[in-house]
Amino acid sequence: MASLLGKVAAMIDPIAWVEAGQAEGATLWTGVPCSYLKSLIDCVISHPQLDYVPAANEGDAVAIAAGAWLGGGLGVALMQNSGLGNAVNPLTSLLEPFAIPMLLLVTWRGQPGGPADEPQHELMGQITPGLLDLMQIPYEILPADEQAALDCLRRQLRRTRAERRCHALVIPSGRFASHPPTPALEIKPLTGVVPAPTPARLSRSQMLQGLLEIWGPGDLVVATTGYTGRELYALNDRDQHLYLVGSMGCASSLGLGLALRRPEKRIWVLDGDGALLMRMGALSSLGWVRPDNLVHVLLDNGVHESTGAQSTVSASLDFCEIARGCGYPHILRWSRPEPLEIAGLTFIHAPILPGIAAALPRPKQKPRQVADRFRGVQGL
Ligand SMILES: Cc1ncc(C[n+]2csc(CCOP(=O)(O)OP(=O)(O)O)c2C)c(N)n1
Repeated sequence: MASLLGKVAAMIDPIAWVEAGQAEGATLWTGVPCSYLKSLIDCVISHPQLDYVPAANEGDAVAIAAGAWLGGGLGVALMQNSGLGNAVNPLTSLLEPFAIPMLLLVTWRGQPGGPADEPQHELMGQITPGLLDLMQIPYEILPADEQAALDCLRRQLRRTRAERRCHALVIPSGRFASHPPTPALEIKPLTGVVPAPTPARLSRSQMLQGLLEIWGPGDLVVATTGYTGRELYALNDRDQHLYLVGSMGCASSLGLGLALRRPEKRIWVLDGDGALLMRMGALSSLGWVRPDNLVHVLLDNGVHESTGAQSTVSASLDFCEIARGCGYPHILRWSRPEPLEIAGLTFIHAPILPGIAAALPRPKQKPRQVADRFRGVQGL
């Protein structure tokens, strides 16, 4: 039975399959590999019209694909089912409230009744469909027959877009025919120069006020969850602001997907030290892709202000060195906002004083409305 399954499974041509996805608008593919997807990933990487963004974590891949949709595209986030656990937070607290569509490709290691697998996949193999059900993510199991698999992909991409909710394909062993392996990803030299540390002089509110003066009318701003988004909202609520709620640490990945989709726009990501630390691996994807139009501003108050000002370990490390080491070509430190000619991917470490204005309002609009406005201001 297993060999029979293997034979049938080898019949999906990955090129035809990804091109069927491309015809439905899925042009940004991102994820963390699984051996079941080897030929598919090789095919996407070598495809001249598709973008593949190597993510460090499946949750980051979800945020990157979400950013692509917020910029008018459609993303595919691919992962081993082990990685579903890494993605639960953005799946539930980013895609759901903002009603963001995307297709998840989730392999099915440890499939009950499937090929013998390693012990670490056994439990996840048993609960993969149940976990998707629990997260209210509709899914289909990818059929082995090529035509049926093409139809299934098209159907799920149309549904995710029409319903504005994430859909998934669960992919059993051996579905895709082989594809020539791609060469290793390009090695990009580190060119960033780290400036000397600068002390915190301003509050976040003052820093945001200065940024509001710097931002042009066409600039898009993604604010991390918690007080940063709320403080920005309190100062000035504009359609080009996206206030994240939840998905802590995902702002920069979302900004990456957005920047790739909207190369003509300047994208500003406002991050917090706690949030950046939570998903520090995301910097590796930004630093490798190096979108020319993204500025990643870290408002570093040294604490998790939003949850009661518990210290982070930010004072014991150097975010600029980390950004440089991840490949950011431009690195600045700001005591106060300064006019900026953006010459490529830029990291700005902005140490700020902890503390907030007395009571911060929450955006009156629901996250879905915030997403609608954010797309609307781009003419989408
Ligand atoms: C996955 C996850 N864990 C914990 C929280 C609770 N939480 C919300 S905001 C926040 C602190 C964020 O810290 P930082 O990024 O430094 O921003 P600040 O609060 O200082 O503005 C925490 C821990 C959350 N929203 N999501």
